[in-house]
Formats: sequence, structure tokens, C-alpha cells
Amino acid sequence: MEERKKVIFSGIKPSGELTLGNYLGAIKNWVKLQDEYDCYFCVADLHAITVRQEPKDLRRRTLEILSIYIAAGIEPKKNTMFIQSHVPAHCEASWLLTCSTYMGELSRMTQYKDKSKNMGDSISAGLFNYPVLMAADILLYNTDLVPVGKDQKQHLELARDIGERFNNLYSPTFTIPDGYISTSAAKIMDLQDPSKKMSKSEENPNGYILIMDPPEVIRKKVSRAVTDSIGEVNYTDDQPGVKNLINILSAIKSLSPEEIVEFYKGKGYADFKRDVAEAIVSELEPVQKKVTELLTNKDYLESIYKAGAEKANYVSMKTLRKMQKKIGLIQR
Ligand code: AQP
Repeated sequence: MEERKKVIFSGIKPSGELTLGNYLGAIKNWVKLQDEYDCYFCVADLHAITVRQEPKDLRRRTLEILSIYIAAGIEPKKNTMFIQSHVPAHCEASWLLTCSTYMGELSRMTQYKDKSKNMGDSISAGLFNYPVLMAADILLYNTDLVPVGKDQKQHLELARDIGERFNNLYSPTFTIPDGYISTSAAKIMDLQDPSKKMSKSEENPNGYILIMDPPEVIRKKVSRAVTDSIGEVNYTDDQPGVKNLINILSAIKSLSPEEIVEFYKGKGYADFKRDVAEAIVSELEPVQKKVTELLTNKDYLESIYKAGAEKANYVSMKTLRKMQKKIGLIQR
């Protein structure tokens, strides 16, 4: 009998244009997982609307993200790629899980605290409940492993707690997922403030590189990246700007930071930054080309997300039915 492949679940929310952080920290690593695991990759549109989105931008970005997944090398035939809102079980399971999640747990989430800081009275309940929807996303597919960046670790911990609580309250229902920590997944920092992560909703465009940024924009942004007055390429926390650029080069070229430091011994920042920019340009150019091509073929994209939703619906409904039955809801 064929052994069950372990299940991986992940997604990206279309809350802005995708950055080099999303690419090097998530997508590029997902490509390496597709042969070994049964992978579900969604475009998390329901997560994006926890903060206000312009409808036409949301529509455009949702298809662009799907195209980026495919262009980066995630093969539609090997993986289940879908749009989160096409699989209603996510919302239904989220409600069922919300009823056994505590306000205290949710209010301790640092991402919620950060994002709601300047919102005054207009913090949406969706933003507060976001981690429960994320728990539903993961638990519905009997996920074994979730590739998460450090920033998402707290949410994954909560998803585990929520799943375990349900298993204890009723009977074993969910696989309790572990984090998948890839050794090559880099955390990419903001180019203007390397103490915070590169983020697609950052206001200063010089802080991030977008996957779809044209080569001249990429070169300009890298040349403006904050460094220091030391003038030597070292891999140390005392030079966070340079360290971040080393991490970017290392993730693209599969070189260790030590190899990079050795190579740039005696050279200044100008050479180093130029090479970093060229590495990013040559990494992203083929992806950009393919994305542009895919976006002109809406029928093809539709065929991918429809097939993905069909499989995701089938698997998630099985889990949802179990949940409903155990809770005491009458079967439909
Ligand atoms: N800078 C980063 N470095 C490494 N990995 C990153 N990821 C995001 N930024 C970096 C990884 O991308 C995946 C999906 O992220 P997401 O878009 O769903 O949410 P996010 O992490 O909240 O990303 P942003 O860009 O910061 O979005 P906004 O600003 O809208 O909240 C995750 O695996 C994440 O680790």
C-alpha cells in the first residue's frame, strides 16, 4: 500500500503586492516541498479582508498571486492550489472553532496588537478572529506541517491549542500540526529599517522590493538600502542592513553568509549592492515574464483554481462533517 504523504498547508493573503520577503521566505521554499509532500497552497483572500481592501485590487491581486505561485514553479498537477473563499468549509469551521476559542487567547496575539494599534474604535472583529480562521484553514486538511515564518509562530501555536481543545472536548478529530522550519527560508527585513520585516503593507516603497518591480526599480531600491559607515561586508547584528542584503544574496545564490563575506573581503558596498541587485533581477525576471503571460490566460487560471477548489472542498467537507456531527448538529 502506498504510504500517505505528509500534508503541508500554507497561503499568502492578497493584502498588497507580493514582496521579495514573500518570495524568498515562502514561495521559493514551497517549490522544494512539492515532490515530497501533499501540498495545499491557497490565496488567502478571506484573510486579506480583515483590513479594508479595494475590491478591484483584491480581485487583481488574487489572480496575480496564483500566477506567481505557478510562475515560481509550483506545479498545478502536483499541488492543490485554490482561492480560500471558494472553499466554504473554511468559514464554517472557523465559526465552530470560534465558539471554543477564548477572547484572552486572541487578545494576546502580537500581530493583532500591532495591526490594531492605530485603529481606535474601528478594529474589525475579523482582525481579532483572524487566527481562528487560520486554525480552520490548517486543521481542515489534517495538515502535518505548516511552513511558517517566525512572525506566524504564535498563530500556529494557537491553531495547535484550538485543535487539541476540540480533540479533548469531543474526541480525536484533527491532526495537530507542527511548524515546518526550512533551513533555507530567509527572513527578509525592510531595506530602510532592517529592524522590521519586509512587508507588503509598508508605506515607504523604498523599504520593500516587489516581485513584480521592474529591474531599474529593483536596482534603485537596493542602491538606496540602508547600510552603515563601517564599509565592510560582515555578517553581524551590528550591521543589520548589510546582514539583510547578505541573507537575500544567500537565499538566491544558495551560498552561505560566510562564503559571501569571504568573497567581498576588501571590496566596498558599491560592488556588493550591485551584485545583490543583479541577483534579484535575474531571479525575478523569468517569474515576472511568466506571470505577465499567465495573466493574459484567464481561462487557464480558472481551470487551475476550479480544480484546486474541487479537491480542497472534498477534503475539507469530510473534516467539517465530522466536526458538525461531534458537536451535535443534525447532519444535512
Ligand atoms: N519579510 C519576510 N521574510 C520572510 N518571509 C516573509 N513572509 C512575509 N513577509 C516575509 C512570509 O510570507 C508568507 C505569507 O505572508 P502573508 O502575506 O499571508 O502575511 P504576512 O506574513 O503578514 O505578510 P506581510 O507582507 O507582512 O503582509 P501584511 O503587511 O499585509 O500583513 C508567510 O509564510 C510569511 O512568513
